[in-house]
Amino acid sequence: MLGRIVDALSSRGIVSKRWKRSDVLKVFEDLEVELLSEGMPLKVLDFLKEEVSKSLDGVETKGKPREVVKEHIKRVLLEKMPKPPDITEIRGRPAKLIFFGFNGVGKSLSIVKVAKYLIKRGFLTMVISADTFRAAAGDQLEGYARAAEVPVFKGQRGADPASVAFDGISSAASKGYDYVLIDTAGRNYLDRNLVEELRKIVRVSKPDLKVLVLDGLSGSDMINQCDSFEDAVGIDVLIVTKVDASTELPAIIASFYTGKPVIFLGVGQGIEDLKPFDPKEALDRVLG
Ligand SMILES: Nc1nc2c(ncn2[C@@H]2O[C@H](COP(=O)(O)OP(=O)(O)OP(=O)(O)O)[C@@H](O)[C@H]2O)c(=O)[nH]1
Ligand SMILES: [Mg+2]
Repeated sequence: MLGRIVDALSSRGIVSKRWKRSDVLKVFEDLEVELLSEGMPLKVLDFLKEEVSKSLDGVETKGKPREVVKEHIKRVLLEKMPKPPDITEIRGRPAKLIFFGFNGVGKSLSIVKVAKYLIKRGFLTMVISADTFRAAAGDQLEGYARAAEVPVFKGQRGADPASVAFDGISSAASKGYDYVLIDTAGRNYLDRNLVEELRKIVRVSKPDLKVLVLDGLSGSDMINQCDSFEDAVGIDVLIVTKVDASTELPAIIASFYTGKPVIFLGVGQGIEDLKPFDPKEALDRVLG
């Protein structure tokens, strides 16, 4: 009887509670429906459950159990989400950033947004189109770039993308550019030829920063994309796009899962629709 009263009071946050693993799992039963429906992959959820159970086991807390668990989820997530570096501090002659990712995630638009961001801060910046496979792709990049007044170096259709990247870098270096941003063809990570081609572009261009672009709407496939590109060429930082049509949860998941920082969020189709990512603020917004 007394036990039941204490349980009832502690579940309302009136008296303190010493946590057992089963208590944590009970709160998760409730939360996981929400998290799964917002696109959290099961693999990430299971890992979180385990970590939060461990960190709360035997701990005494006061406050509503759901809020306590949420605070611990935030703490576990934040620990593995590095603070993003300031890309304006990368130096080189020129500094080289390569952008890659799955088909249609928003690489070309993001690259022009980032170029504009750098140009606005006084850096001479050029975009290289190493997507020589589809004529339309180069045209599309050029379209975005022209609208934003960003210079583009474009290879001949069908030319070897690695040599286009090399020529573009040489041209930028001879003209004294501060930054080159290399756009690559969207690739399905199951296509070995395209993965080999990306490896070659990276080998030849020796980037200072390797940027994986992810689509915030791609759901749990996002973590497969992270694994594949990490295996293929290695990832330094992430950009998560289409966040205007989702929450920041996909960016949190991607950063937590890979242990890599998110440098920007894409928040719309305009050139200015680029937002720096703050892990702590994002967690507060998403998890309340
Ligand atoms: N709403 C919204 N749309 C975006 C965002 N970023 C990109 N898009 C749209 O997504 C579509 C694809 O963008 P691209 O930049 O061409 O994508 P990509 O990754 O270069 O595509 P491929 O080169 O074909 O692999 C376009 O219609 C963009 O306008 C974003 O942050 N928000
Ligand atoms: Mg593209």
